[in-house]
Amino acid sequence: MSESAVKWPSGRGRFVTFEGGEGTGKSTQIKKLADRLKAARMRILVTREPGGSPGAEIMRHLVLSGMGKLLGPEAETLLFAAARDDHVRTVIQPALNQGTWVLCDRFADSTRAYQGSLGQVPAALINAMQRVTIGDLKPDLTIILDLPVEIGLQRAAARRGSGTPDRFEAEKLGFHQGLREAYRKIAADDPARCVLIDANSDPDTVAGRVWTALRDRLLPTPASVVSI
Ligand code: Z5A
Repeated sequence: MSESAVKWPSGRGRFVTFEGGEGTGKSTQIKKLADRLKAARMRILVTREPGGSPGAEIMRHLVLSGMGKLLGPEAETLLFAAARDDHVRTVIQPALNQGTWVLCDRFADSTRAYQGSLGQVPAALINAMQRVTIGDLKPDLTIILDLPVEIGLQRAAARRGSGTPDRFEAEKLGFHQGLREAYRKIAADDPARCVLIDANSDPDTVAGRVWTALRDRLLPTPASVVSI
């Protein structure tokens, strides 16, 4: 089904999040999907976490500099939560209410994977913060890009060049392997929301897989398709 044969859903926008470990290609794939949706005259907002609003971008600087790590896992998790609270209230929710589709590079699953599974912050604390920061807001679709960690880290290193690895890139290989497993578990535990996508192909092939997932999950069935 091409974009020209799609009857786009109206009303509230759809919320699509991209998740995965380092260098899995989230930013690359969000851009490709946004370009495709914009070409179909959809209203699209691309945003990211941590960050995405002026207040949350300040928090982003704090956590990626490694400052949050010095405060300990719980306090670092609070920083991510504070950033998300601002981002949801001032950017994501208003856009969805106006019918804009929001494509977000990382969201609450990143907290579950990085701080929960890897940082060993108790699920009860993460759930409590999630109730405060996002309430009932749940992504309509979460694309989880899956890639052998060595390849993801090579891609991230090549992109960085001679720059310094950030707080998470600097973690050891075992951390990144654990991260991949955590994301695979998130996908397996919530198949109605999540699609695990093999990201170990060229960007256009991966983009085709992403498009198929979005079409199958969020666009009307062929029976209701009309040409536009
Ligand atoms: N974090 C957290 O701990 N808790 C939270 O709640 C949240 C976040 C929300 C944000 O980092 C960090 O915050 C993140 C988790 C933590 N950890 N780290 N690091 P960030 O925003 O700076 O970076 P990232 O989200 O981790 O992005 P990334 O992994 O560095 O990159 P990516 O977006 O997945 O990949 P990319 O930029 O699209 O591609 C990377 C390179 O590979 C680039 O040169 C591409 O041209 C290339 N590429 C992309 N796709 C391909 C394919 N298919 N083949 C070959 N090469 C490719």
